[in-house]
Amino acid sequence: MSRTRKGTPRRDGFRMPGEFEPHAGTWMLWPERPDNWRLGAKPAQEAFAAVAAAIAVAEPVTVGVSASQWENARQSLPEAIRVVEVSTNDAWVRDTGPTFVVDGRGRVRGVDWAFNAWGGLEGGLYFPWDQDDLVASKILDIERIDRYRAPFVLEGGAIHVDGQGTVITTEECLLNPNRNPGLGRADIEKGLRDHLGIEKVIWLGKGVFNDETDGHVDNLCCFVRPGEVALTWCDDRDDPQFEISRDAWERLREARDAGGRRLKVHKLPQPGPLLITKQEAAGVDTCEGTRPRQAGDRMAGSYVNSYIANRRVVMPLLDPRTDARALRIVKRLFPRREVVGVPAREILLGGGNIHCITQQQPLARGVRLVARARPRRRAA
Ligand code: KQY
Repeated sequence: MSRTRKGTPRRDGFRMPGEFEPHAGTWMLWPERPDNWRLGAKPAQEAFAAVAAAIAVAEPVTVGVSASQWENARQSLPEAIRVVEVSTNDAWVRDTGPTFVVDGRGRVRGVDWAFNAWGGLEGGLYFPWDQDDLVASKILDIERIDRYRAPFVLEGGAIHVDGQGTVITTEECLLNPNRNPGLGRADIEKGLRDHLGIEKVIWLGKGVFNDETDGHVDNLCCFVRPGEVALTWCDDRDDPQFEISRDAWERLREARDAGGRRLKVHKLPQPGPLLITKQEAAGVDTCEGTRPRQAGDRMAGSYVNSYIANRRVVMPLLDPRTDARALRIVKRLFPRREVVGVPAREILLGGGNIHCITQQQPLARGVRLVARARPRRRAA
C-alpha cells in the first residue's frame, strides 16, 4: 500500500520533472461515458487505443478501465499494454491522476490534488466526480508510491514545468473562483512551490478560446525543454484566439525563468476553427449535470496538446490544412525524438486532447537495482 505523507514535496526535497525527462511509463484511462463520448464512446476508444499503441512503442503503458469495459479494452489494446481495473467518472488522467515528483536520491512520490470536475457546481463539467477524485490514490497504490494529498483543487493540465524550478499556468484557470474560492494569487503560488518544488510561477492570462477546462495551459503553451516553450498561434486578427495568443506571447517574452533566463517562444499554428457537426452532436447522450454538446460549438483544438514520451512525441492530427505544417515544426523542436501524428478529432470532441488523456510516471534514477555484493571475507 502507498503511504500518505505529511508535509510537502518541497520540504522533503522533491520536484516535478519536465515531461521531456525519462519516463518509467505512461498512464491512461479508458473512455466510456456516452454523455461525453459520442456513439457509446466507440470512436473515442479507437482513438485512445491508437494513442496508447503509439506511446507503447517507446515506453510501458498502463490503461485503467472499469469492470464492465475490461474485456473490451483488453481486446482493443495491444498485448504489451497493461490493463488494470480502475473505476472512474471519465478518462482524463492528466487531471485526475497523480503528478509524480522525484528527489535527488532516485525516489518517486505522487501529488494527489483535490479534483472537482473543472469547477464543481460552478460551471464544472459533470456530476458526480467522486470516483475521479480517487484515481490518483488508486494509481499510487498500484505502484506502491507514497502520496501527498494537496489541500487545494488543481488539475494536471493546468500546469507545465521545466523541471528546473519554473511552472507556467493561466490566471483563467488557477485564479478561477470555481477551483479555490478562498485562495488568492499568493496562496496559489505558495501551493505550487510547495507541491511542485518550483521557485518561479509564470502567469499567462487566458487559455485557448472556448476551452471548457477554463483555460488549461497544456492546450495553450508547453515547455519543450528548459528555456523553450511552444505556444499555439493564430494570425487572424478577427479570431478570438489572436488576442489570447498575443497576450501570452508578450508575457512569455517578458518573463524570466527560475534560472533568470529569457524564454525562447516557438509558435505552433492553430488548427481550424474546428466546429462540432450536427451528426457528431447527435451521437452524444443528453444527461442532466453534464455539459451538453451542440452542433456549431467551436472546439479548443491545439497541437500544443501533444505528449512527450521517451524518444517519441505523439501529436494530435486535427485539420488537414495545418497538420503537416505543425508536424514539421514539432519535428524541428524535438530533433532527437520521432514525432508521430495520431488522428485525434474524437478525443477533441470529448473536450481535450492527447496530453489530457496521458500522465507520465518518471523514471526513478540513481536507484541501485542490483543487490549490493557482500563484502568479501578476509583470507585467514
Ligand atoms: O482537457 C482536459 N484536460 C479535460 C477536458 C475534460 C472534458 C470533459 N468533458
